[in-house]
Amino acid sequence: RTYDVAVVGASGNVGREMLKILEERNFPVGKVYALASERSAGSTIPFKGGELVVENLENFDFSKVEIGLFSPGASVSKVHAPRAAAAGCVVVDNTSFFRMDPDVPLVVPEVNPEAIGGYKKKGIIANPNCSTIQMMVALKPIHDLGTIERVVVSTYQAVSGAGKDAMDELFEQTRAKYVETLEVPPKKFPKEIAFNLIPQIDLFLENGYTKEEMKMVNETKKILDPSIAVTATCVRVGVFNGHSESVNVQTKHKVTAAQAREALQKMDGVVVVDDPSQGHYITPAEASGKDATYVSRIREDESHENCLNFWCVSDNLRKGAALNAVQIAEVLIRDYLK
Ligand code: 11C
Repeated sequence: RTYDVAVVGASGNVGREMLKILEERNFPVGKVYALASERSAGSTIPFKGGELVVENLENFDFSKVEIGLFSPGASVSKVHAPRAAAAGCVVVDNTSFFRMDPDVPLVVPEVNPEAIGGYKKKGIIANPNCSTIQMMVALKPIHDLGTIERVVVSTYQAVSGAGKDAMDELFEQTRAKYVETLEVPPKKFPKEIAFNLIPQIDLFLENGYTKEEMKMVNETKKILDPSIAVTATCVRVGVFNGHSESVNVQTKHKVTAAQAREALQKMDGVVVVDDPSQGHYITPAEASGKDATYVSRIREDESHENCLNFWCVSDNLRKGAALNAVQIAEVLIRDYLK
């Protein structure tokens, strides 16, 4: 049995990765439609040895497909995801728009696959934010062991999370430093990103936190456990791809570093690379292009009896977005759209 699929936002960073992952994982696709705004319509994207011609999302008839993988931006999903769902297409939406809707499941398949069945209410499943997804797979086994009470996380997020133009901005600003060329002023980012970092991702809210920081707080509660307290500081760094996080976890019952390491080694989707004596830990350049969430530097927090520290890195376009969405679709066809 095959499934006809629409990829919405197909010309963006995540859309292209979605098509690549459908192909790599041999997802049983029938007809695949690449959809985007009118501006990109007519361009082509390589797929399975051939090419898909990008079609205009605006007037696409979603009754032609069973699954829609959406990553077009929140304001576009707001309009077109319900339109697709009303036509009978199950939407896996990578934007922030529906994530906190109580009638829309928010899913990381290794963590809360049972939530997927909730798609029946609105025909939409939300894919969490990239920085949340990688933290969820790393936190789940620790929560199972010792019941997490509080998480303090600081992120080091790559520019690819802000789109292709943001990657170009890092490239052009870097080039301008080496080649005799005019300065490239910040456009996508509030300040220069080359050889720099910026403690602001997305807009500031009234409480002094950014939207990105509050996504980590609220999405963790919805996916893992509403009683977990989270505080986050999200930082953009001059790295092309791969988000990193320094995570401090407080548990109700003590979990030793050895216990956490063993549980993380058994966790689906996690690879532990953690041998400081050999210099073994993971960096974003090494995680980029890979599917795993890597956990390194697992250690007991010497300042607090029930706390652990670890370092966690993942490809934000893959597990943080496109791969997680395709994995949701895989559970969907295995358990629901048979
Ligand atoms: C970033 N996390 O790295 C953002 C990108 O809510 O899906 C994804 C924003 C979102 O800039």
